[in-house]
Amino acid sequence: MSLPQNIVILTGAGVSAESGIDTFRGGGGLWEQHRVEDVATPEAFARDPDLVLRFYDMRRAAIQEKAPNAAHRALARLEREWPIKVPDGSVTLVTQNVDDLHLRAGSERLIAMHGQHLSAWCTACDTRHAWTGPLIDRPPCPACAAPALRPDIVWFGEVPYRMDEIHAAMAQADLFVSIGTSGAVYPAAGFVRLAREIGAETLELNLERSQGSAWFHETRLGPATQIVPDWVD
Ligand code: BJW
Repeated sequence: MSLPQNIVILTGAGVSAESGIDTFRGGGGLWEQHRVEDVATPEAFARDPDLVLRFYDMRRAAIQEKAPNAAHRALARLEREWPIKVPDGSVTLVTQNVDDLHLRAGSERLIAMHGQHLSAWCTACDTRHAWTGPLIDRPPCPACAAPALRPDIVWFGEVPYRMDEIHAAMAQADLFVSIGTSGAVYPAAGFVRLAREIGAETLELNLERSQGSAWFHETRLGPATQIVPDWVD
């Protein structure tokens, strides 16, 4: 295959697993400690906000103790060193992860489609604020002072962020790479089919095959800290 110009990379929890952040569906993953429907829906938040805020406060504190790994660093390096620059070509990183490890590794063309732990959203005035502390005590919104901040995370039933930008990047892609995601959650799970429809090459990098594995031209199996730098280099 000739050198692609536009690469879209989708990452999931597997890319941060070796930084010590639990995946969602693996053994010991978050869903086993907390049922998703108890924490990750707007209905759960309406029913038991304290449970949901405690859960996210715990995770927001935990990710600040973690560091990017060799996979995050390799993806940032790929973007930095990619020889074809916008508008002629680009590397776009779309992450489902809500940690900030891609950002801390240096990725800039980054779309966090499921939101971010280190951000709070005021449902009273619809503003977003960098946030590292707890939300359980209902701190006032820095913009309007209402005690209406919630985690800036896309819950089930909510629309993921920046879908227009993702679709625009996908429409230009000649290579789509999926890394460390189970392919269980839509719309991200459908990106490989979009990529196939427009004729892009597709590559999966994962510890084990994802639910959508059959859609990829090629799958390489192994831990992200090995197979991602191997692919980038
Ligand atoms: C390694 C590794 C190592 C491990 N190295 N790899 C029925 C059918 C189809 C769709 C639906 C349906 N019913 C409802 C829906 C829609 C719903 C959905 O998809 N539900 C499914 C359960 C079926 N989706 C939504 O509601 C979304 N919104 C939506 O669709 O809006 C409509 C709309 C869309 C677009 C335009 C207009 C309208 C919203 C989804 C929000 C997802 N949010 C979450 C949780 C946030 C809460 C929190 O963070 O606490 O985001 S869900 C959770 O799953 C999280 C993740 O980002 C997401 C994906 O998980 P991921 O990253 O794949 O992790 P795992 O654990 O599943 O997999 C880990 C992988 O890593 C595995 O493959 C391992 O092999 C691998 N791995 N170690 C390499 N060392």
